[in-house]
Formats: sequence, C-alpha cells, structure tokens
Amino acid sequence: MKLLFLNGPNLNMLGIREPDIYGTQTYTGLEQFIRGFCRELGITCELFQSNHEGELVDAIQAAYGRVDGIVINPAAYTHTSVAILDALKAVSLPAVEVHLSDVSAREPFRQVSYAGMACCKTYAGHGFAGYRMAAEHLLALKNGVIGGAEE
Ligand code: CA2
Repeated sequence: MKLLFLNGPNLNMLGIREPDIYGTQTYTGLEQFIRGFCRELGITCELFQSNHEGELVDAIQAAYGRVDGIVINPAAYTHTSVAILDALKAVSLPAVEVHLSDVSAREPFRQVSYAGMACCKTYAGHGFAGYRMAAEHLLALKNGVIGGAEE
C-alpha cells in the first residue's frame, strides 16, 4: 500500500500563525506524524507540499499508476481549483480530502470544495488525526473492508 500525501499553500507555515485555528504544531511535525502512523500501518508514503497550483497538479499526474491512493489537503485551492479537481478525476485514484479545521463552520467561501468532488471521503476539523483517518479509510478500501460506493 503506497499513498501520496499532498498539502497545499501555506501549510508550510503551520505553527507560525493562527494557532487557534490550525494548532501549534509545525509542518515538520505534520510530516513526522504522517511518517509515524504510516510505519505503524505498513503504508509506504510520499509527502509533497507546494504553494503552487501547477506543482500540485503535476504531483497528482505523476502519481498515476505509481500509488494506491491520495490524501490531499489542497488548503486554499480547495475552494478555487478546477485544475486540481480535473487532475484528481484524470488519474482516477481513490482520494480522500483532509482539512485541519472544520471548514463547514467557517466563512461561506470555505463551504465549497472543488477537490472534494473527486474524493470518496472528507475529514475536516480533526487536526493532524484527519490524515491518519484518511489513510485508514484508503487502507480499508484497498483491503475490501469497505466498498468504494459506500459514501
Ligand atoms: O483547515 C484546513 O486544513 C485548510 O485546508 C487550511 C487552509 C485554508 O485555506 C482552508 O480553507 C482550510 C489554510 C492553510 C494554512 O494556512 C495557514 C495560515 C496561517 C498560518 C499557518 C497556516
């Protein structure tokens, strides 16, 4: 089981500002957290963060035929990027959307998720734990414990 973890713009700034919304841990802390639970779950992981929409699209395309699934926090591009939505649709890999904060309880512009339209599941408001929940969901999907049409 190999998963690609993608993080979008400004997530490299975690822990530096807005700790009330995004917590106090840094992006390096998030990387360590992801690598830690992947080791525990027997998942091979690739991590990529970019502040550039096209680089995220490139990373999704490059995942085609190489990984079993994608965990993506597109950050602000969640709410704007048809390009990321199209890339996720193009590779047709199982994908799960993650948000550190509970976007459903924030500003109206955060209620729309383009990327989410190509994802089989969304975890929002669970902080770092959402990434693990997403990986466990993709693992269960691969192992046939749950079905793809479940939600
Ligand atoms: O809750 C999430 O994970 C978000 O994807 C985070 C994005 C935001 O635009 C989405 O609506 C929800 C923001 C990324 C991180 O932004 C920071 C801003 C200041 C300091 C640290 C991080």
